Amino acid sequence: MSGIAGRIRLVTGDITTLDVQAVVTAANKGLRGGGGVDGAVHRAAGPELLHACRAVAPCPTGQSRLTPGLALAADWVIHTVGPIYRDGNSGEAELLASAYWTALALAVEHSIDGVAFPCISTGVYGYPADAACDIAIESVHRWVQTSNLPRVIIFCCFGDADFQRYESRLRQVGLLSEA
Ligand code: AR6
Repeated sequence: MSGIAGRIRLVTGDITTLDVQAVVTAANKGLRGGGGVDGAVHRAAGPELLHACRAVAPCPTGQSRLTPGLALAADWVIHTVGPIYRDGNSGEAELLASAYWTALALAVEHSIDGVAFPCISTGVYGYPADAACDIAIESVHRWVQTSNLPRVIIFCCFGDADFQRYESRLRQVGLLSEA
């Protein structure tokens, strides 16, 4: 499926299998690897990714760092640190928006044409899925209105519940139509 000007896309599955120039991983501040999508990205990229991470760590919450993709099909990994959800009144929304925004800014800085995002902060970090989905879509929507790059931005959902949540929200805001 594609959205306005074909720039916003929605897929379901393992982000490490996507043929896209950069994949975003939901990292921790130390860029030490971990579970969830970060574990999958580190496994697929290989142990050298941890060495590459050491060179650019730490990464404060809401910020992003770039490393090569190594054994991944993707050329690059953008390591983005989303907020740990506490009570919703601790700046989480701004930090989550910043996580998306700084990842996109890094992509532009390195002339990266296509980027795939997982649902940052919604696993171990406990961000409520509906609220996180709204912030993800709003951030990307604002971005495509002001920048021509990346040309393609993919939301990669891991499972049907997130896919349906994104599909319905993207349709509501007019960002998704049948390809
Ligand atoms: N492809 C795409 N999405 C995935 C994959 C995958 N292979 N695996 C999981 N997800 P999480 P967080 C989804 O916990 O909440 C790590 O230990 C998952 O279903 O990976 O930001 C880091 O090192 C969920 O929707 O990230 C940090 O310490 C989403 O990815 C911490 O977890 C995010 O879940 C970050 O926690």
